[in-house]
Amino acid sequence: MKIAIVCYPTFGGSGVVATELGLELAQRGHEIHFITYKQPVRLALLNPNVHFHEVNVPEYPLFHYQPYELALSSKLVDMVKLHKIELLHVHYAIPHAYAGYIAKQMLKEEGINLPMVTTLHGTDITLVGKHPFYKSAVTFSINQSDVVTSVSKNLKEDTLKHFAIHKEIEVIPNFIEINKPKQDEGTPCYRSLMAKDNERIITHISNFRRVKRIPDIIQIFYKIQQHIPAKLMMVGEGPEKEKAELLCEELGISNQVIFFGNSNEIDKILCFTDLFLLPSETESFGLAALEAMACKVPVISSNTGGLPEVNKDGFSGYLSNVGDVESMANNALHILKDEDTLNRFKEQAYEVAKEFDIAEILPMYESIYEKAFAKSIMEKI
Ligand code: GMT
Repeated sequence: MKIAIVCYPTFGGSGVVATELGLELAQRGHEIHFITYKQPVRLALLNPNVHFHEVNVPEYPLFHYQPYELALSSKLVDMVKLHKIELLHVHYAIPHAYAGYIAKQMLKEEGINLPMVTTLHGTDITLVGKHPFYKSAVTFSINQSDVVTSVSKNLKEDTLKHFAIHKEIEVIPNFIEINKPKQDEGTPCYRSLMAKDNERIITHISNFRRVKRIPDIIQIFYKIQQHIPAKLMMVGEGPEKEKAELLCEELGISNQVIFFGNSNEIDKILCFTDLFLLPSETESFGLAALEAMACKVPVISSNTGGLPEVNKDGFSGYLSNVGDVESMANNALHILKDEDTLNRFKEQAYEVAKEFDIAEILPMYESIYEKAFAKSIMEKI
């Protein structure tokens, strides 16, 4: 099938999911067209089935806000006609489902029926989407999608609770490629560059927004390092980063914390990590936690949103109430205290991650594409 994928190309789970999905679909013979304002960060174009079309929004003095949705919907129409695209899959409702709907309407005028699948990722519903400024347009564009999916059961419940949705929402969890060659197979793992042999390595990866509760991470680590030698790897960029650096200084732990900035080499960092921290305020799924588990890294997280669907309490790691840094630090110390316990949790985290292997999840997307496509043919008849 010829499929257009619209997503955010920057660092962030929804763009990663969209990119990895597109690449895997291309491997399976589908023709994939990524349509967005920048080449997605994890997109490798060396596949004849993968194409990237950039959406340009020229600056114009009259525009206070650049009309991205307009440019995106125009580009979608042009690319659908040029490449005979058969289906549109938009990731993150705002503004992609809205732009997709407009493109669909324009194409309808020309006798082209383009089925649209919308995947809800989290903050498009839980934070931004339900804001009164956006809510009507978000509700409308979700209802106008041919198929709607959400990345967790919890996100589906949240969507139905906050929006008047009359469409069925199918839950398709996020995924990882479990058989992806790991950094420790063949390539060296740079543990010794980061920490001494007796130090435990703890990692956090995110876009450093408030929702990630970055100060909690620093406080949890502060408590851990009072009991065992440890280092903290902070990977990512965002508005809370500077505050976090200042807090480390205040607590006198700056020399034990490394701030990496954004990295495309997550696997290289996870390969020497002993424990992953994700104490978020809300998290529809927590792809970063799943990526860690796939690298045999147990997870200490909050018990919010879709996290309990990914991180199994007492097995792949532990869950605590949002903000309960005491409990999170104690759980972390329990996992890290001896080699046997740590190794057991590492294996268990990997066991859970296997359930989310792309080989299990991809057929779910293929099946909804077929459903959406069949529906659009029926509508044409
Ligand atoms: O809000 C973010 O952290 C970014 C957002 C995104 O666009 O990538 O993440 C959301 O989607 C991810 C992929 O489905 C989920 O794994 C994250 O849990 C979700 N973030 C939140 O719900 C806060």
